[in-house]
Amino acid sequence: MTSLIPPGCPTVLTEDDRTGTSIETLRRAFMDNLFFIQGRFPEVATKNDYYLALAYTVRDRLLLRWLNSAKTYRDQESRTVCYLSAEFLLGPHLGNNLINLGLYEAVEEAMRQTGLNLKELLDQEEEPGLGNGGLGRLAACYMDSLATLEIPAIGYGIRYEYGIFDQEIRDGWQVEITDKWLRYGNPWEIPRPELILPVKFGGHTYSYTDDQGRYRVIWEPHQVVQGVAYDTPILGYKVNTANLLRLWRAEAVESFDFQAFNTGDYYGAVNQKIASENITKVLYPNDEQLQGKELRLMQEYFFCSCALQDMIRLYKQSGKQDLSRFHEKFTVQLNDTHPAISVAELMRLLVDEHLMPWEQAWDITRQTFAYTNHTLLPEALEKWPLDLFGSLLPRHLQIIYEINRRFLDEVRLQYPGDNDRLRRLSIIDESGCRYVRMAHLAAVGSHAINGVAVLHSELLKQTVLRDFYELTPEKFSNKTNGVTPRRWMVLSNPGLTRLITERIGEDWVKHLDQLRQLEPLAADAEFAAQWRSVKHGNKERLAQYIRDRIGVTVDPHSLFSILVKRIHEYKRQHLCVLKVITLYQMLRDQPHLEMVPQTFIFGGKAAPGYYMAKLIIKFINSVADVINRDPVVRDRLRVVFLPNYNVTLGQRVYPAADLSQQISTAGYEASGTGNMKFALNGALTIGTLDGANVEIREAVGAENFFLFGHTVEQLQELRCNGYRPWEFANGHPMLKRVLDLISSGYFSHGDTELFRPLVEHLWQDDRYCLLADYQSYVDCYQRVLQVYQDQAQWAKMSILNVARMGKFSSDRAIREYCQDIWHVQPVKIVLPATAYMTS
Ligand code: T68
Repeated sequence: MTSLIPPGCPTVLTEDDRTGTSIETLRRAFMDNLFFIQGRFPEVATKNDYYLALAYTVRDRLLLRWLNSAKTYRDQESRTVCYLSAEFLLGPHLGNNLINLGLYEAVEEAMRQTGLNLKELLDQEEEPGLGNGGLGRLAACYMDSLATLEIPAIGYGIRYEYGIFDQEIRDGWQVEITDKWLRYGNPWEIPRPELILPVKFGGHTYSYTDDQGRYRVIWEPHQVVQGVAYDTPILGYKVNTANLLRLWRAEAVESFDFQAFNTGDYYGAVNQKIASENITKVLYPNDEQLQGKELRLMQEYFFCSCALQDMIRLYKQSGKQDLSRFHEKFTVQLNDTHPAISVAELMRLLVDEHLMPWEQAWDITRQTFAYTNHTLLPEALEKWPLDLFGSLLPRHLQIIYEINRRFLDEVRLQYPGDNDRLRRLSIIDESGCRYVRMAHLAAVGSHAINGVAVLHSELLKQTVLRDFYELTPEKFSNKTNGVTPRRWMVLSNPGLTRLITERIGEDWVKHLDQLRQLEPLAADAEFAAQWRSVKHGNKERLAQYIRDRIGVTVDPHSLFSILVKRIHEYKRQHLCVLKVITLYQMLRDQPHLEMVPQTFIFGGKAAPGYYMAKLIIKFINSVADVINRDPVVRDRLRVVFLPNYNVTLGQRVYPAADLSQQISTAGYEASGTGNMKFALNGALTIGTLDGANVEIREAVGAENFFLFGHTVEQLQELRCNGYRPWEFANGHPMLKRVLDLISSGYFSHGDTELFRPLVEHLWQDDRYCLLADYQSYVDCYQRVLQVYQDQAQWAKMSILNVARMGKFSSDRAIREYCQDIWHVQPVKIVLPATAYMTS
């Protein structure tokens, strides 16, 4: 290819308006975009016009890196990680891209010179909420780390038109509002209308023997839709690598429309179009019964098929026709079982469409895939009723039967006569109604299987995948989750970032272990004072936000005790509320009791169909209402529920926390990642021995962590002996008073019915053992309050927490995946001397 630079142009365009990074070129480029893209003079431009003009200015500076990354990977035929995930919870791009480009300060100044405030423009961005919570956010952190570590990678997912719903609180209840995030356009994506791939659904199959004697199966679908690619660059931190996030949108296949139109069935054609576009219309909430939701299975298959077809297309671009080395070019990570159908789809593509022998195709498939499990909750394990599956994906069902037949034959050889084991291992659940078990498909079709924290990986081997572990122990490993320090420290906590960097330099942003250099400073009174002042500033800003948004005044000098995450019974937000009511009772009993002033801050969304979770939100708000109004406790206790908790709000909340509440029932939270974000921002943790809490405690030191609650083993014993929650309630006067107070209607304007389901459930069943852990939680909290009174001691523990949290960087996690599972190496991206030169 020839250079795109016209003859006579200077060869080095370092200060070009499209790529330059001086304050002056940034300012010029910004004004240029305001005029030529937004079509506005500054006098009439809205904040959104300014935001978009700035977003395009920044995007231009990504493109050079992005195109050169793609070109380098193509030229060098680099082995590439494909991260398949139904969710990517990215959060706003602008701030993050400015940090990763190293342009934050320059752009802040350029905006200032233009009379604008960068922070206000950052607030304009609608966050792309293409995920529910931890799993989707993990995918986003991993994309950041892959790019930062210069690993060739593509993220494949779904471009939902509506992401996770916006939450409003009305009369204390959650109300869901459609998330129209694309309303004002999305400057970060580049549509690829020419990159479209067909995806088939329904219909039937037939087989025949071709003239070369090969057995062939043809799938005649009932419906075909097309996937259109939308590309977003994901830039690494201060490197030239910009990887690709490719999200697929479903469209009607045009020829289908015409067919219907020609036969006069105009509305039929339009319906077809609507049905096709529905596939990527909306993100499904987790914790919702998905089993019967055909559209969900369509979503999963749709994006997996697009992704695999795209990989084959890229593979063939290098001139190779024969797919025998596909697994050398690509390694594919399945983010939970949502993309597990890929195993059957790759088999179909290789065997049916590329005429590869089954054995060879199976070999390639297994070497291609690896599977990460994110949950042990039995009700969350994906399984599809056989008839639904077969009517939507008839060919895949046949392929799964064949995979299963061969797999069970192997098992039979190893365990002759063990029919129970065969039944347990089978990909098809035949215990009642018949189902396809997606975790089994993923496990059989992968060469590596991992959990997301040490405890979780161990439990995985003992419980849901026990038989698989016995069969192939070598496939199993642990990869403890991590979070990116770029978004979760540098961007969200500039004060702390500055303070740390002043003392230990800036390397820690890429090598988080270096935070350990802060350890000696834990004993430095001056440093501790600065540390506390940064935290106080963050708390003041959150207090201001709370005042502006929900009209509640909170004291930034009070202890900020925060519990933000999706609302779920196993996460036990209501255990914290029991504690809050306990404190309230104590203050009511002794109005002059000296107590550390405390602010409890909650936030999180409940799945729209999860009744108990929604009732917990109402419960929190009702308790908040009563307590915040009561003059007796006024200066000592406040309760706040922050509506619409999302990535953007997380960025405000983590830096402002004194205490991080990680109080799930031991054995239920696979890892948690909020726990890491809090601790990295200097919060101390009160938590159970669950998920990654175990490793956080180990890292920061038991003396710097507030531990409470039963362990997994103790809970097992408790249950074995028959757990009787009412005995705990009756045996503990304060707990009983708290439960009775709720039942009396004290927090529900006298309504004794409202919270009955909650309280009765605790008395009678208490699946998540709140009552068993109550005493230990309350006692532990007393220790928290004692330490908090000694501010020097608290600051010291906070500094030591941060200094020892290096392990929880997503860079560490990604390095482990690269070494143990993906076997990929970094690839350096070199930018050409001339800005647009392509060869
Ligand atoms: C979370 N899982 C785990 N699932 O709960 C959390 N589920 O412990 C862990 O830290 C995190 O994954 C990352 O490993 C989820 O967030 C979902 O969001 C989800 C979505 C759809 C269907 C089922």
